[in-house]
Amino acid sequence: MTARRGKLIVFEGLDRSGKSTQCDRLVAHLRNRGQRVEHLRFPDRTTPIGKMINSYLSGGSQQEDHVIHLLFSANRWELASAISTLINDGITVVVDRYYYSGCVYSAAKGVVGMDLEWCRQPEVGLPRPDVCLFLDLSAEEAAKRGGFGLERYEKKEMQDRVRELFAELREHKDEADDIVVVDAGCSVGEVEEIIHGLVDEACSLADRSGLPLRSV
Ligand code: 2DT
Ligand code: MG
Repeated sequence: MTARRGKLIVFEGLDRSGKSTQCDRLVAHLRNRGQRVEHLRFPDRTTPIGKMINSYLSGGSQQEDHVIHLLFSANRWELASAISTLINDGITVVVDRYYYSGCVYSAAKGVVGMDLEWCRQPEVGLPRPDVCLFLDLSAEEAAKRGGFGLERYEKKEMQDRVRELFAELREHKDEADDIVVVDAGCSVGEVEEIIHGLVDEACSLADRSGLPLRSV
């Protein structure tokens, strides 16, 4: 019997939806079960491209909208082959934000010609997740969790548009099968339980199919 490949598990959602907390908890849970797990997040602000993105997000520099979009994508491509290698080596990769954020945040700006389909093109060919857990939270619930931060995009109009576009992306013919909506309005523990169930399901499906890691 050949060894099982690792799985690619992605968390998406608006700011304050609990992505980082749930990522941490899932990583700890899988490691407790003896699995080898790597925890990544995008943007990865540590690489040279990531530093440019960080400067843009924190207001330290300007970038043309197409350019910053392609930098976010390039920041994923920098790690694409490393992700594939980990997975082929049997290591599961848990990612906080991925190209779904890449598509919706750029498309939310309303720049002529930069619709979801345009924004998705540079992502085609990246490692495709076994499951994308979308943590869904109403605007009211999000507001109760504290105000917006100071980074670019952390404004109500932008967040509202991002939420609409996430809903649109979930209907996309190539995404509908991968994205699972999780009600993030429950307690942290309840959301965690739901996630464990969904991840178990996605992992056994991948194991039963025996298919290698796919591409976007
Ligand atoms: P964090 O708050 O999670 O660090 O995200 N973003 C993210 C994009 O516009 N494009 C992308 O490809 C990614 C991954 C979402 C920082 C902000 O960057 C946005 C919020
Ligand atoms: Mg943020």
